[in-house]
Amino acid sequence: MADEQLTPKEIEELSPEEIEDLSPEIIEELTPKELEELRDGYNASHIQVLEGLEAVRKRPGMYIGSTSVEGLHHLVWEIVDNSIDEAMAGHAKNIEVIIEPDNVVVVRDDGRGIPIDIQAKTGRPAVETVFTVLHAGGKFGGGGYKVSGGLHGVGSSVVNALSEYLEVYVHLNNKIYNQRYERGDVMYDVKQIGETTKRGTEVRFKADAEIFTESVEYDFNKLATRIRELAFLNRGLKISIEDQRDEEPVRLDYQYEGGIKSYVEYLNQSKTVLYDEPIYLEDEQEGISVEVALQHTDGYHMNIMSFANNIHTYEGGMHESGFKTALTRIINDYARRNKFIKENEDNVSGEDVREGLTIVLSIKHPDPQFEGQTKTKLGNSEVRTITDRLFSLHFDRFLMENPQLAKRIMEKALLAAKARLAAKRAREVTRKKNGLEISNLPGKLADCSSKDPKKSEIFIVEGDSAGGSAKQGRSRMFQAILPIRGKILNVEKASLDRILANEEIRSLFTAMGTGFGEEFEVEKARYHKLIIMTDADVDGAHIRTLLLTLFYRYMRPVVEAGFVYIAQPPLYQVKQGKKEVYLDTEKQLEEYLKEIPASPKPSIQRYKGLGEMDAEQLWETTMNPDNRRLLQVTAEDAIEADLVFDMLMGEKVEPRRDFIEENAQYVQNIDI
Ligand code: TSJ
Repeated sequence: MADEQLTPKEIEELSPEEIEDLSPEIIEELTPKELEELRDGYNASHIQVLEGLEAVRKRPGMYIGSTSVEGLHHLVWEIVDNSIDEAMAGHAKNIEVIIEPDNVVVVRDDGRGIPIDIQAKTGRPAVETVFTVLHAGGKFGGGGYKVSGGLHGVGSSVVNALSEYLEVYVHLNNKIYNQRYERGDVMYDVKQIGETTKRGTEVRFKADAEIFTESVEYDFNKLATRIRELAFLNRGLKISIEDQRDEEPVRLDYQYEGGIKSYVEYLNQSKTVLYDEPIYLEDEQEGISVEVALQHTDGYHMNIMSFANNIHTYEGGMHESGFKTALTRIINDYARRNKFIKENEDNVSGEDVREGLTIVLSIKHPDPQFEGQTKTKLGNSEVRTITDRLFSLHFDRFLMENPQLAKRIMEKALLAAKARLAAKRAREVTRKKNGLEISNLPGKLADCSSKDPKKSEIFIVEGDSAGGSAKQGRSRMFQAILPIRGKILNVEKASLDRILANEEIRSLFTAMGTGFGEEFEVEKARYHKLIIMTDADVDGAHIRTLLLTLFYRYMRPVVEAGFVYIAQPPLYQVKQGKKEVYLDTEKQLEEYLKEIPASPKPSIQRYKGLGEMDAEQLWETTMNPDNRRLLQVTAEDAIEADLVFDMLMGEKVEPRRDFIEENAQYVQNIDI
């Protein structure tokens, strides 16, 4: 081995004798500190520990994607995932997440407690290894499903390395054990600090502002949305989130005995459903668990949400394709057997059988493989067959046992097929193109001069006057402006024909250059940033919701590629002498006014709309890449918008009233 390069991992695995035999070349590779530690008889794995966490602090993006707010929230999921694993293994029933004042996060579970016994290999307590060795997660214990190791799963040591401090408390053997770390460094050995009658693990950490330079503020709604999703996905699990940052703490408790069946009911709450209870199946084969819940609505869209080990598989994958194949086949077989489809008639298509269907599909796999652009596509091929088989068995039996319901499901699919064929015939007769080619760029679009989509941005601006300021204020080189007028069409309730006839929507699709419907191609996007710029009021929020719904329904790949953003115009401007400061919330305003001297008397302007800002102000506060704060829209945000949308616009009054009452502080001036 004398002339070979050794990886850190290989050095870690060397025995003391082998360390003695290390060649001069390898010794040369080591830093003086490491060499000293080796000579002092340090375990070689210790070097790995030091190198590992330093590497994380040097290149945080490699481990958590980015150091933006997205990365910041990732820290929470890294920790929560461990408690979820413990719950999936059947050992934890309760998980609490708390955001303390100062954005310190606490995650607590009532599982077995991270083991504290000394590991033979490292000579250190297991819990210390969990927090100080890269990729230590899930190495002991074994068996069962794990979230960690999937999309997240870079482990608790990464969170530790990127935290100003982190404390762990383990309740185990009637004792409380504790250890503290600062920026990844061990502050003291694991010690007993008290006695307890409980079991479980608690982690407290504060994200390091040296790493997360953008912000260390958590977004409560973002955390709560995912926590609610985790509650749906893990039937019976109690999981709560509490925000203690304001004087009045806010706490939300989630527990769903119906699991993903409750999720489907939640998604359909404002829709008209064809039958009361979602169809539900849970089964297992070859160590892979499959759970499906579905329910028909009177709508035209399919809404499928699939998950693998609690990770939302936005790009689908083997579980989704197995499910879809099975659904289409079983419905066609049943329809033929029962003469809903005659011998000389064609089968109904996959699109037909999925019309108006809300589906949540969740599989759990001991070793999930994630593929695709955003690593959210399940690649394990055996899952396709297993999902197909288990769903077929169950769904076939369900149809036979519920002939009335089966009849309604068949009729819905047949009607969809009929409508599809009629539309196709109409298209063949007229052979019209849809006229969305970029050669017809809309007149009110002020395009940018750059033709490189990666560098180009398009602002969708509410109102002609704001559109005018934006056109004047923009950087013409890479910023295009498309003003839209008033409320855009409600795409949930409109037929395709009407959507395609709507001028605002047409100009949006033409400007984007992606085409529409079956011809949609995200690769053709002319801008890689599509920025929604609306007023910071209720109407603005409404228009934003309408646009997000449109994008979610008809430009989903653009959302999934991360191209959609929300601009954040400030609410206040404070002028004092020559100094101008822009602020986003009332709280920030109060705090700022406390900070500054009383004279000269500051003048405060509250912006009611974008239209009140002149071109230069708009550029400085909202459009200039150096100052602006864009919110990137995730598919989850878009799904949420879709739901909010249903609630505000749907036919049912009850959920709308409940929603508005629950969200009174955000939603005002809306007629119920
Ligand atoms: F990863 C972590 F340290 F950040 C963390 C782990 C954070 C939190 C909030 C909880 C946990 C955690 C770990 N909760 N429960 C566990 N369980 C174990 O580590 C454990 C305990 C016993 C056994 C066993 O085989 O006896 C195995 C495991 C994995």
